Amino acid sequence: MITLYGFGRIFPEGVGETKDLRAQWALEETGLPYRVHALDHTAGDLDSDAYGRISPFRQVPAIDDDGFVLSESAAVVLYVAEKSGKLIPSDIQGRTRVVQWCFAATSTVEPTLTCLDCIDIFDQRKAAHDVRAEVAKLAGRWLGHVERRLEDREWIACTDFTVADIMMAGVLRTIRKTDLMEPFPRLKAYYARCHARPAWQRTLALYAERLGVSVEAIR
Ligand SMILES: N[C@@H](CCC(=O)N[C@@H](CS)C(=O)NCC(=O)O)C(=O)O
Repeated sequence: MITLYGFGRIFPEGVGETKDLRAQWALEETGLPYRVHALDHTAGDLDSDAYGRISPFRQVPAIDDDGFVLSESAAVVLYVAEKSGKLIPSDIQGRTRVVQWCFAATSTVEPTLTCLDCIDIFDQRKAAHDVRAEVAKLAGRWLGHVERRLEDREWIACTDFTVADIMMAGVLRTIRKTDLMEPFPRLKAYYARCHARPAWQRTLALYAERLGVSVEAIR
């Protein structure tokens, strides 16, 4: 049976806003049997090493389906859909269309809305330029967890290189000109490993040619 890790207690401003709602919604829609493991955020339940083994970024939601442990709300709802055979078409193009819009929600729309939310939250208390420091702190938190994920593995998702590495390396490339990766040696090595792949080198060269710039200018 699926165990959903959701909030039992959280700081008052978070009540009603949390992403365990998405996971539970999918479970309710499909009728899959599940139980909720309620976490007390105020007591530090998410900070434990045990929870870190369930959720790489120590966040909610996560699920445990008889030993298959999964986090990230989009991945959880996709799993629930695939497992139940509901809320997702059965053909590859239909399924991929659903994946497209899950990515659209979490990688295109959500970061901007979250950024606005951050500014609204922090700006009530701090000058606007301090908001960057708060967001950088948050970035450091995620990067620290990616560093931890890379403790005993070469690639981010599986034993072999997958599209997840292309996604993660692509995201990390955004900060290659900052010092945000400095405190994280495994992350830096991983970044270098991904970008040392011949296919990436070919890609960068073809891109440079297409755009009429030198490879060095965009490396
Ligand atoms: N990308 C993640 C984000 C999860 C997330 O933001 N979880 C929040 C609650 S909505 C959380 O666990 N916050 C507690 C914390 O970060 O300490 C997802 O979509 O599942």
